[in-house]
Amino acid sequence: MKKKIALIFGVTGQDGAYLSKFLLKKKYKVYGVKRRSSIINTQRIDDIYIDINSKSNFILCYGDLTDSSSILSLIKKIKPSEIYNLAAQSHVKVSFEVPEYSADVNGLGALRILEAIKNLNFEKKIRFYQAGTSEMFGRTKERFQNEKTPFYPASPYGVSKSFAHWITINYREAYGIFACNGILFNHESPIRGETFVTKKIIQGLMKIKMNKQKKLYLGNLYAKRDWGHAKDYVEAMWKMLQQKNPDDYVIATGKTLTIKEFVNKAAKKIGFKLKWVGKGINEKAINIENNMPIIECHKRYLRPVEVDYLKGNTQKAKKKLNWSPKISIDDLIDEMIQHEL
Ligand code: NAP
Ligand code: G4F
Repeated sequence: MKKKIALIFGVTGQDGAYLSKFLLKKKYKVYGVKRRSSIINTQRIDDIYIDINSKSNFILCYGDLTDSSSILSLIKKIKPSEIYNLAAQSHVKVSFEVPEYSADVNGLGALRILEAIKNLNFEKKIRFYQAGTSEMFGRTKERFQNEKTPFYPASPYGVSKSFAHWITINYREAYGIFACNGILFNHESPIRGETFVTKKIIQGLMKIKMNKQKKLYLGNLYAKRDWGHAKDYVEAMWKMLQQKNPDDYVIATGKTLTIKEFVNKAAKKIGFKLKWVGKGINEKAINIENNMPIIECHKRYLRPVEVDYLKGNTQKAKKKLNWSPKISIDDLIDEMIQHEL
């Protein structure tokens, strides 16, 4: 059987690393697209990169989602059977500070890939995965969000991803491209970016425990998130592209916690006894052992508008993809703590 070839945009990110490893195990040849950076940033994939002369099934190439010519020439040269678009300016808070750039990469970036597939007449040859997000549901009032829940994005990030979602559907319907949207809820891992809240909390608490840091500053403690493990979620991406027909799927755990509940779980596992005092921006957590405040809130970490509540309904993915999350939030936190150690 002909070897399957995957092209991953965003290979240096959390999901790019997990997906590359998953596909290599499935015997794919994987091409990963990284963008130029002033310092080497391939730490997450260094363990699978061999060297330029070896007959490796993992190959890195340069490209950028803001550069149509690089996208077109990569797809033309590699002729992948599957493309995974995981590249994004993926930080919600940062998207308020660089809104135009976020829209360019996240929104137009997806369009640039779809246009390249169409212009190369590869509509029937390539299957396309678009990394959508629960941030598209944004300020919805629905208590469980599924594929039919209307979008109400609440950040330039969420709006840009909504464009990418609809343009993916548009190219599927207009040109018959096998294109799928994954609507993925928050997923974390030991290699999560350090400015996302789960990693920030665990890294911060571990440093405090080891006397390497005094305090951890957070923003809104009361937003609720449905957190899963990235390893489970990349399998769902792949499953979407193996179906008979292209479709869109919500991927989540169906459970939700506040940031404060996450802090309490992690703190207990690390061996802290916390007492919460104060309200709003003055709320803080005191370490009962020495009566010192170790967590405080800071307005720098608040967003102009917040997504208060996310909880996904994955009935469709369960039924059609036979997918369910395997790793619990407790196991996820344990693994993240072990990694910091
Ligand atoms: P991540 O760790 O931030 O990785 C993003 C990747 O995109 C990195 O490889 C980054 O490269 C690359 N990138 C950024 N701008 C680019 C550009 N202009 N051209 C080419 N590549 C670019 O994100 P992640 O957590 O792995 O998430 C993967 C995708 O899923 C993203 O699209 C994200 O928006 C989406 N998503 C994530 C979650 C989640 O909870 N993790 C949930 C739903 C959807 P550098 O390493 O050079 O920065
Ligand atoms: O960890 P976060 O930054 O993730 P957020 O905003 O939910 O976005 C992540 O998940 C999305 C899927 O729903 C992805 F599409 C997106 O790419 C990204 O991976 O923040 C989670 C919550 C927010 O409510 C935020 O306000 O934590 C709250 N929070 C409180 N203190 C904080 C902090 N977030 C960050 N990053 N840093 C804080 O100090």
